[in-house]
Amino acid sequence: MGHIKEKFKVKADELNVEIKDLVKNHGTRKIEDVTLAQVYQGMRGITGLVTETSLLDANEGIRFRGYSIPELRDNLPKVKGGAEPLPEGLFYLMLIGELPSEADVQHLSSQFARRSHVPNHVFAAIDALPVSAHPMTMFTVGVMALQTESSFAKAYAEGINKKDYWSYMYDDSMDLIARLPRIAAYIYRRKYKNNVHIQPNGLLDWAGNFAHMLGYEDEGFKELMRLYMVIHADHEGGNVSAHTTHLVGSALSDAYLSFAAGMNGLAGPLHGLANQEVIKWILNMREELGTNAPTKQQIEDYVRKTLADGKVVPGYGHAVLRKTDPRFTAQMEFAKTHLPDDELVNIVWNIYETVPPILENLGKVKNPWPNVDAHSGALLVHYGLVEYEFYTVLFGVSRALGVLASLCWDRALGFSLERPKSVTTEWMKQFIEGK
Ligand code: FAM
Repeated sequence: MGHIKEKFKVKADELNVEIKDLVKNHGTRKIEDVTLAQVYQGMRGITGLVTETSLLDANEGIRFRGYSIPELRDNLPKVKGGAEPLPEGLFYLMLIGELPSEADVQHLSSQFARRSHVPNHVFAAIDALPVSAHPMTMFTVGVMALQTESSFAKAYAEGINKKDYWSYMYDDSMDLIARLPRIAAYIYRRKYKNNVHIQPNGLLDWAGNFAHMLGYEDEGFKELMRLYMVIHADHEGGNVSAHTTHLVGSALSDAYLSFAAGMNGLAGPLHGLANQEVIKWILNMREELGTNAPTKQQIEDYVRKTLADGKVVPGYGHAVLRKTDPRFTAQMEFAKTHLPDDELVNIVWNIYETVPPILENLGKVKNPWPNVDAHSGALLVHYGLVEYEFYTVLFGVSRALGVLASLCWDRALGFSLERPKSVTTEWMKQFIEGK
């Protein structure tokens, strides 16, 4: 057993004891009351899940095991000569709860390289879809085809002790994270690069190798991928992709089944698909206005038209956050260092100055500030990755780090089948009438 797996088991055993104690001694403690409106309106604000990997503060944004994004950029190991944190380090942090050493990160990089083999039937399953299929459809089909490799599913069919679930979940999660860049790159090269594929380079880090397999050798793009894979990885447990993965996993579905379910949620336009919607919206704006550099007044008019058409402004607003997303700010800083004069990036910055007051004045939007998706597309376009329908797949590869680390915790902590109570509106009416 690798030292990271052993360390995880020790940490999980410790937390198990603490949780048993909490439930035994404080199990009847009320956390909060739930209102009728919350039940109808997306369960906003109801504390109903435990997710160890990260915690979202409405004003500060995400913290991974207590570390903010700027702190991660300072403290996580980097490639030699690089400035961006390695996603392997974030995975270690989310899994173990401590910052990794350089050696831990190198160990994970080589583990991912070693576990990255994707069997041919996965590529055949993707090839069975028309090239016109959305990349997210190809992605979940690829992950589902890979489910044949699940060590948990095999072991469960043979019969295993509950106490060992975590071990198989850990191996499946490691394998899946290792294999996702290969699947994603295959989809990209099949759909957009005449089916000409690039073999992995086992000497590169996980995100660097992903960039290489996509066909981008520019060191700036590799750095962007490292940052991108870190900032999209996790956003506590209630968002659609994390919650779905956790929910499906609670039925003891393996990592492949659970992650594919989460990815189908990420593919929705109010969640991960927003990243393609943002760039589509900006490109449409440029086309309609007939200029590559719209003025702030022109942007404002276009935003008002979007709203008048009954559409949302993509990349703005959030269910929990109430300030500018630090994931947006991290990308803005990256752009200021690497591509300050990029035309599209400057439009993104002008939109940032224009949109919040307009949304605020609507009076109903709870958060007028940009989220992670408002910036990512412009950075990718700069390096030549212009095929925006692919962007949510990048988000998905990154999200695997968070949701699979959480699944390992779910099984190691022996979490129950998730099954909240639902009621009918008739039940609500009778409840109000006091019946
Ligand atoms: N543009 C226009 N209207 C917006 C808006 C936006 N960007 N954000 C919220 N609103 C509207 C919302 O549609 C709702 O209107 P109705 O009452 O007429 O239905 C009202 O403001 C109140 O909504 P809220 O309470 O502020 O937001 P929700 O918690 O219901 O929804 C989001 C949150 C993210 C779904 C919403 O802000 C939105 O649709 N944003 C645009 C899509 C987007 O960028 N999604 C990506 C989120 C991202 F972080 C991610 O998951 N990757």
